[in-house]
Amino acid sequence: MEQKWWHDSVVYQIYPRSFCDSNGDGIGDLNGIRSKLDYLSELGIDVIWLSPVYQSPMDDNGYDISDYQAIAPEFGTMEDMDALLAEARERGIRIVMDLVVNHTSDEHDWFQKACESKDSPYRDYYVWRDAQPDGSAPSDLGSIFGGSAWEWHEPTGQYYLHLFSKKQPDLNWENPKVHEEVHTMMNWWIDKGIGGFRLDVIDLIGKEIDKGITGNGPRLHPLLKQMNRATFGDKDLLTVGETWEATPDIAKLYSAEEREELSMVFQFEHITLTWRDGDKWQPEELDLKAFKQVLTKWQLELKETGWNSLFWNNHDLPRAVSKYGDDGQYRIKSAKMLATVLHCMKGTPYIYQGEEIGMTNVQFDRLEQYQDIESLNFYKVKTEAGVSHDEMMHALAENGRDNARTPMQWSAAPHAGFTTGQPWIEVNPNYIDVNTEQDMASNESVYHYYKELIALRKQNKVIVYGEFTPVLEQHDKVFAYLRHDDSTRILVVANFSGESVTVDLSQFEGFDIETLVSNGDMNTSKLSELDLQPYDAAVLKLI
Ligand code: TEU
Ligand code: CA
Repeated sequence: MEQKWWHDSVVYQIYPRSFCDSNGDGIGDLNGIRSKLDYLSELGIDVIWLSPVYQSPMDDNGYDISDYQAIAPEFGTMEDMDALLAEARERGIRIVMDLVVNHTSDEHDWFQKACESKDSPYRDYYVWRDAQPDGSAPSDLGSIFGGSAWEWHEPTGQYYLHLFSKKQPDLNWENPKVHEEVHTMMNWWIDKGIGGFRLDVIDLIGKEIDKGITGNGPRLHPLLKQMNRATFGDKDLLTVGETWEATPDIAKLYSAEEREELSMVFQFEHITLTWRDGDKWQPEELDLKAFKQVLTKWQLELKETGWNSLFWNNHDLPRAVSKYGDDGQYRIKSAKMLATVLHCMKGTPYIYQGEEIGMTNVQFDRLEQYQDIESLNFYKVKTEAGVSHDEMMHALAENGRDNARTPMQWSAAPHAGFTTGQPWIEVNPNYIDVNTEQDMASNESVYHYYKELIALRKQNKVIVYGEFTPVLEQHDKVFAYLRHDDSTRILVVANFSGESVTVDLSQFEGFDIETLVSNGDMNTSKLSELDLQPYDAAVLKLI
């Protein structure tokens, strides 16, 4: 496999609205991010994935873009963006932009013009269909944000398609003019010196709506190859596609080198394991064995072809330590355990803002505290369908996207040092104890542990390119695996439970053990009876 710079890079995702507010309006912004570049450089990350900062009515907090080549005033100016790119580059940090081209905002000039008449030259930039004879929607296709995926446009007497909110009309990727417009815009950003793209719901651009196909349509890969060749293909950029339905075989189609499509994709199979019947609003407990099987499958299937992304959370997902660890008594220890398991696997690790200090889910007890369009839409849809208020509030607390969007907790100062104004969304009250200032002052903090793990990847090629072999596969509390190449063997052991467990690793007796990283004081003198305390994790070099 040809070595790429992003093979040993660690990516840090910033949700700009919630990261750092520099001008006291309660909304995070580009200059706030600039003020934290030293913090990020100190952490040791190589890339920032910047969630959208483009002009937007903020119906979906920027994932509804009204001008791809302008910065939303609440986030700053294009000069601020250029300064961020330059100052990040000075620190060896690349900026990967979020590319949201399955849809635009309904306030985008293209859509405004498309709505002027059925003969508008922009009409076919979007997906329009006539009503059924009885006036109803063209199909019973649902929006991912609840309700119908079709919105009636009275002035021109047709429905338009929106797989997300009705203010996010889908672009028509069967129209070559759309390809051209998007490629031109992408090259404009590439010429500004960005480090790559995260491609929002990119598996949807091959949709064939009249055949009921949304994800993974037959035209998807040809469209991506065409995009690759027209834009980033001959540049050394990181491209990561968000592909909710990807299987390992599909992931190889996206990320095998010879495919000339993307560097890697985000797959979500480990995420949806805790969604009963695929419904995120029916959260269920983690089944660790299934979780291990999925992660192991992805490690083994992409061993020779393609490349894994590695993540526990992002701006759409609950906080890792609340979801997969213990955000109470063992918050610090379980956050470190989760980081150990993720950062020693093969692939590019992604850290979501606040994960590096063990930020937790928030416990909103009033619906009004929630801001996310998806959560508010589904509260309405589900309660109208008979789900109780309490059950839906529990589901929001477990899996709502606002869990990831409460302001970054910088200090114990008012509003966690995020803003001197009123934050757009409430700060998690635990900011008094959970904040970067406190973590940076303690060598035992989650922050310092992440720093160690990020550095470990740089120091050990076996973590970047070594083989992955599962260990204790049948264990229902312990996740263990080997990373090895012809010169080095590294054993990762993690107790995913709040109980003490003893495991038999006698197969590794005879090696000397060097503990490279550990979140506790694991005694490795007797591997045949290795005692693991709650959430114990360690990276052991076998010599
Ligand atoms: O998310 C795709 C998406 O479908 C998620 O919203 C997911 O379905 C849901 O949140 C379950 O967790 C991308 C962006 O990451 C998201 O923020 C946008 O809202 C969405 O696309 C539309 O652009
Ligand atoms: Ca601001």
